Amino acid sequence: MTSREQPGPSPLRNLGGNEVQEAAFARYAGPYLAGRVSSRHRTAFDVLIPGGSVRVGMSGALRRLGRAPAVGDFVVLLDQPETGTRMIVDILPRRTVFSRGAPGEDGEAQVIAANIDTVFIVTAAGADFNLRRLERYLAVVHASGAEPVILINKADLADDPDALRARASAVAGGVPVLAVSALQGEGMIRLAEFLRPGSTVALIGSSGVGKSTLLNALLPDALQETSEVRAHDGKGRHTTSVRQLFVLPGGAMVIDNPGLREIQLHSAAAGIEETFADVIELACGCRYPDCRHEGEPGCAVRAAVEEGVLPGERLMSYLRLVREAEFQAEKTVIGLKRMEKKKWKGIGAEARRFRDKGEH
Ligand SMILES: Nc1nc2c(ncn2[C@@H]2O[C@H](COP(=O)(O)OP(=O)(O)O)[C@@H](O)[C@H]2O)c(=O)[nH]1
Ligand SMILES: [Mg+2]
Ligand SMILES: [Zn+2]
Repeated sequence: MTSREQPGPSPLRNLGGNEVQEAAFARYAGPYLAGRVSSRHRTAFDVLIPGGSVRVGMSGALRRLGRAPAVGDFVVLLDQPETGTRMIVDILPRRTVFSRGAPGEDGEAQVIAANIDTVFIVTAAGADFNLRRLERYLAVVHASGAEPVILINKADLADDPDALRARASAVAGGVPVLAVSALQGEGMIRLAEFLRPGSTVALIGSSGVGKSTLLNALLPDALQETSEVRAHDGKGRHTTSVRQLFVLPGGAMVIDNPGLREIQLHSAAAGIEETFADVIELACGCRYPDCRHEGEPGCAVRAAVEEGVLPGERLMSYLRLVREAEFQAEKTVIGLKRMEKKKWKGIGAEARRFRDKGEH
């Protein structure tokens, strides 16, 4: 029986898949299951399938292609109970991608989370509240293809949450900004609009801002205890393996902290333009088209700062992120060159074995 003949809503839809991903899975006829990666371990993956979760590995073919599934990925499992085989054999097309800065041996940046529709950038009233950090997160999220939403948590601790909201809105360029209290429930009802059935939301932000508290507030009691699993890696060292993808009762999915703080800005160049649309707009008025706004004559951006139209810290923040993105892009090019050289030499079996071993 192929998946096309199955009645009712497809398993992929229930896990947040879209029609493109469904169509890609429909090409598989035979002993295949569709699932979604909920967490990634050293060599294994937890995959949500209709009615439960399984821990599986990936096929050698995928590994040799350097295509590692990430949290949030929709995957195809080969399922042959008679031989005890159940493993990931394919990754379905991704609609959004968060990747780590440096490309690997295969020249592709390492994907750390996929298929996220909306990102809640979580900050908190108090010491964490920092507009420059918000701008950095906005650039990364814009570049991924996901929609950002800024949550100012711990509103219960703020003297004037509306003032914080206004300050965040000033750098958010139209992105929604909500003040909430995960602990006391204030404003939480407004999150519903972003938690539609089938949509996937990720929570990012510094440690301690209340991401886990937010997630727990959205989850029914029964699910909360399973959020963290202690595991031993066999060498006596402790590792905490955290389940990352949760299905809410309403049908939305939430990914808690997909490690986005590790993301560098090399892939965020496009995101910077969206985040600093006001600076880009002003730059159209600079005398030189390649003006770097670092003191050139006729610079409309500097003029805007002098006239008090553009906050000086915002320009500094923009310049810092652009420099960082340029630096990362340069590193990427160097990485690619190195890879090219390797290709010329030919990647022998030895090198392949080394790579397979090194990849966790
Ligand atoms: N006052 C207040 N404390 C909060 C709120 N949300 C979380 N916290 C507290 O902040 C601390 C860190 O929360 P946690 O969810 O672990 O943060 P995470 O590191 O982002 O996952 C905990 O002590 C929470 O109880 C809130 O809305 N108001
Ligand atoms: Mg947490
Ligand atoms: Zn300029």
